[in-house]
Amino acid sequence: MAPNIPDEQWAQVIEKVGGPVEYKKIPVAKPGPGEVLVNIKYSGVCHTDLHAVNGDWPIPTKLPLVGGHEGAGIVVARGEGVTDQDCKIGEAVGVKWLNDSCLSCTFCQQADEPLCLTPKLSGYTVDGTFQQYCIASAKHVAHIPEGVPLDEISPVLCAGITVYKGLKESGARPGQTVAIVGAGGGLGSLAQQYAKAMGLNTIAIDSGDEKKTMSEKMGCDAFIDFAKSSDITKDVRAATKDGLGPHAVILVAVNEKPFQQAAEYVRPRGTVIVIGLPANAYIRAPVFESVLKMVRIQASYVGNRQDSAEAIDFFARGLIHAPFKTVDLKDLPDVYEKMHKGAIAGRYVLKMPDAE
Ligand code: 8ID
Ligand code: ZN
Repeated sequence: MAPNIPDEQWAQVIEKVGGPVEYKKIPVAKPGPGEVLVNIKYSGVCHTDLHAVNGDWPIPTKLPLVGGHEGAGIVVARGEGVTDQDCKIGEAVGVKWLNDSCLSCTFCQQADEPLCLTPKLSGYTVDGTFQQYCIASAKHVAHIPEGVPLDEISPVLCAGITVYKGLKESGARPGQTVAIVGAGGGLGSLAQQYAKAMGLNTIAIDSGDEKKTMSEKMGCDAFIDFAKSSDITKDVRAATKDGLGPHAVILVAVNEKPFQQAAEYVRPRGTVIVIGLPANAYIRAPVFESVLKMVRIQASYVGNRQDSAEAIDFFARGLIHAPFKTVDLKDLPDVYEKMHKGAIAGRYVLKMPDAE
């Protein structure tokens, strides 16, 4: 039996840069060629969504805008040309930041879909997952295996994929040490879990007792409170067994300062992976020390379809359990307020009105 799709649905919408976010009813869209309509059940809230509301970045968003790009739900309708191989009706899928890419430009051809020259970005250039029914490209939705809980998997769909990709790009190998800067937030808590699952030692850097306790529960080897440390470089190096510093640093903080410190404490031949996107920020590194240490500084941006499938597979194998709290879709403004204050340990997940 075909699913019963309403004409109207609940959504969180911003009309202009800076908000406010308005909880209201809007029409349900129809999937076009190559697209599916996904009945979103849960959606994580990423700091990217708050950057979008605040107009923090140099690319404008669409307006009015439905944010969100960590949506887990069920395919309820398919547009023209979508085959069973792409997506079946009733299948559980994830709507990611990369809602669509052309699949034919030079970057897409090399499986660098996030670098596509004409991407569609969920919750930024197209409406995202803070609504009950979301449109996504059938070729880009992530496939969620049966039995995987849709609430807990949702943060994996951006935060998990992104940090898993970043860890891979860092080249850190099992037994080595990675420092995670912003370890108590959404990306950071997932980075701690993926790093552990990949056999890495972790140094968690963030602030406050809640994030410290959470990190310790996730098995971090050391926690450094950036607000209490008088010398981050010294403390990070001291947290490694031989005192030489971590093999990789994963930067997921929403503050420029650590982007100007990491090259100083990373180990010789180590890699700094830049992921966080604080507004108007610059990466800075001392040339002399960076050269003599042969430091590598590299940015990393979400992940391709294969990275997404691998990140979900780690979860499905029971290796990833990052803390999350669930609230209703209507409570998004409270989540943004806490996020703005840096007061979220882990991730918030929004529950849609029709989720069981
Ligand atoms: O593909 C990408 N590159 C990508 C993908 C997804 C998200 C990038 N992002 C970006 C987001 O846009 C955002 O800028 O990653 C950043 C982190 O997103 P998030 O994890 O969703 O944010 P959060 O949950 O607010 O966590 C940020 C943490 O950083 C800590 C805060 O305490 C918080 O726990 N932090 C700050 I602010 N300053 C810090 C510092 N100096 C710090 N931690 C350590 N040292
Ligand atoms: Zn995100």
